[in-house]
Amino acid sequence: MTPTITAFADSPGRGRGLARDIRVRWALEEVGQPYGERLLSFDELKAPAHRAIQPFGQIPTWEEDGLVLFESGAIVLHIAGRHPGLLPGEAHARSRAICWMFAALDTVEPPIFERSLATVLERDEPWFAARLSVLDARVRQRLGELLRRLGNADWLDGDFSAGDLLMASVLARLEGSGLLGGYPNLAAYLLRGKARPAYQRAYAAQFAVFLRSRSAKDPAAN
Ligand code: GTB
Repeated sequence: MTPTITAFADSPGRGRGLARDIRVRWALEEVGQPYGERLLSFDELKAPAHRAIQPFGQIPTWEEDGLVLFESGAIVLHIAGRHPGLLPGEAHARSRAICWMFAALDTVEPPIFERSLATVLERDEPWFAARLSVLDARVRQRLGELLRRLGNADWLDGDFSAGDLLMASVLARLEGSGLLGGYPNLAAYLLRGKARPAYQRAYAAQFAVFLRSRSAKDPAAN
């Protein structure tokens, strides 16, 4: 059965690869698994029918053969565990790749997400500049640590894996912040991830949703 994922019907991010369904789309494209999408309005996200699937009223989710999952990382792990291409076959290497998946979501993403939230929600506060410099410092610390481990390698541990997929999707949120400029190897790492044909297809699919929603609202826009 073809899996169905959920995504924003009308993404505040304008389909530019930031909403977290991009991770699931990217993983599916990497392994060549076709999928369907169910697009949800903000009201539908918070309605009981969706909360029965995603307790926090968020996207993305996964439905396939009676299995319902939420949390983008868990969904990517599910995909990676069932198809070749995103996790190494050798047991130790596989565990290390999963370790990088958790590092992306649990260690690197929180300060980046916090910073990004502040730039949206706290921008007009009188103390915003001071707060931003604290948040920038926390992000820089993680970027420095990540860079030291990556060095000149293409990927975090051998071949491209689900760990790189999640790490690149986390770093993508820093684009436009100017912070990656201080870490050229990380900027190149992100570009390498985004240059993958599977990412390009995933991005195009998310962006297509935005274009459709825009033309539904304003047929003259396209
Ligand atoms: N830990 C969960 C996961 O990884 O699946 C987090 C899921 C999550 O944060 N989903 C967000 C959501 O549904 C969308 S991705 N938010 C609606 C809500 O909570 O009410 C976060 C996001 C939102 C918007 C943009 N953007 O506009 O660019 C980018 C990313």
